[in-house]
Amino acid sequence: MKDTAPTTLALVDPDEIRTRFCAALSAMYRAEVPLYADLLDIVARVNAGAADAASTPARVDIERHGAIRLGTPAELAMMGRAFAVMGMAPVGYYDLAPAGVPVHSTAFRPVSEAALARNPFRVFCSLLRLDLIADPDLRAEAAAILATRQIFRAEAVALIEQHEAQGGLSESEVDTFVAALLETFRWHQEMLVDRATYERLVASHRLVADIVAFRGPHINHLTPRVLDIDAAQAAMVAQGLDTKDSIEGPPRRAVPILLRQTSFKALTESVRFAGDTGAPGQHTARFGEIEQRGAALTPKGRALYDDLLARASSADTAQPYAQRLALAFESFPDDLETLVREGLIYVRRMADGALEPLTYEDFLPVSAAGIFQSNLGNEQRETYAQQGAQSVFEEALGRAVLDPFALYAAMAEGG
Ligand code: OOG
Ligand code: NI
Repeated sequence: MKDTAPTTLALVDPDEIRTRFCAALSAMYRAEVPLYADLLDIVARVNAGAADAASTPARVDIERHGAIRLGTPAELAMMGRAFAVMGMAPVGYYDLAPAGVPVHSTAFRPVSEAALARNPFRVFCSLLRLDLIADPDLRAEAAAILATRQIFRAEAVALIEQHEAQGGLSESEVDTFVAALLETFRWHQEMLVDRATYERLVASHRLVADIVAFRGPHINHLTPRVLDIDAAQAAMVAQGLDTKDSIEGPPRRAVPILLRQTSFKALTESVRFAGDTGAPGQHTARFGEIEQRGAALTPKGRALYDDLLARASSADTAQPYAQRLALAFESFPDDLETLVREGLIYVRRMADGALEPLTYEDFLPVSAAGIFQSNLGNEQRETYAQQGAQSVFEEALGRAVLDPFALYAAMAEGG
């Protein structure tokens, strides 16, 4: 009887698939954007020199987040299924309209403590909001262009379906899946549109052009985690990288919270417009970013954070921003005991009874809108009157997004 049983192949752990995909993406991005290799060198140097090597999480060396921007609900739905193969679920809803960017987004990431420890690879994934394109002709044209493109390889889609049917992928299927899905994230120099259409898209919004004019959602940055962002920023400046002036997020603290990020300005890359045999054109979107991660805040802690950030932005603008920020954040407790006692951060209890802050695994794109803006040029600062539309996003995705606070709360209790 045994002989007639169908052969079942061993299925590869989704954490392993995610790790292989992240490594493949990093290698591809390194080849596409040489400055990324410079960033990785700086980050490796800073992390190796970090004072507290003993408490450095093992995952830091491979830790990355990427970002992509999609054009249609169907693309988002398939992308969600692709990330599910790698054990990544949509967490949080981000409305970027208040930052003047016509997209809404989620972050695909692992959610369990074990999966996060193995490889916390996350992808900030945005969906274009065509409804925010004011000109109805351009809106219709953008929709028609997007309807013609297929951003997924047929093998990738077949293996996503295979994963859903059999509950996983075998070794050889994983190799094919990783290689095929990688193509979706690749840079394409050949544009889908001609120069005139590209220019109309840019006039609507640079980000609209970055999505609609291309054959696929090229990875637009891939961010390593650094343990001391001030040291890394200084090294970037010393190395002559075209770095943003200030670090986004909270000021430097004894107990780091949330996320601090900095980036170098977007690259100018050459592109070929459809039907154009003349000189190549230029597109500016992709950039380099690094980040330092701190403690996850409770809803109470986050409300205080948002409040203090708003206070820093609206305070006397004759003062440098860094100074206003430092002043405002004097009201945010900066020792573990008070943070815990006041219920501002999530912590886990260690075997010896000590408390350890849970790392913030998510994003802050609106409060750190500068990151999103850094690749748009500073001229486009208009915001949109329309509200975010989480239900519209979830309908496109085909499922609800998870609540990040609920995930942290569960991890804090389980720890
Ligand atoms: C994503 C911006 C969000 C971050 O680190 O906050 C992000 C984008 O530019 O598409 O990556
Ligand atoms: Ni980022």
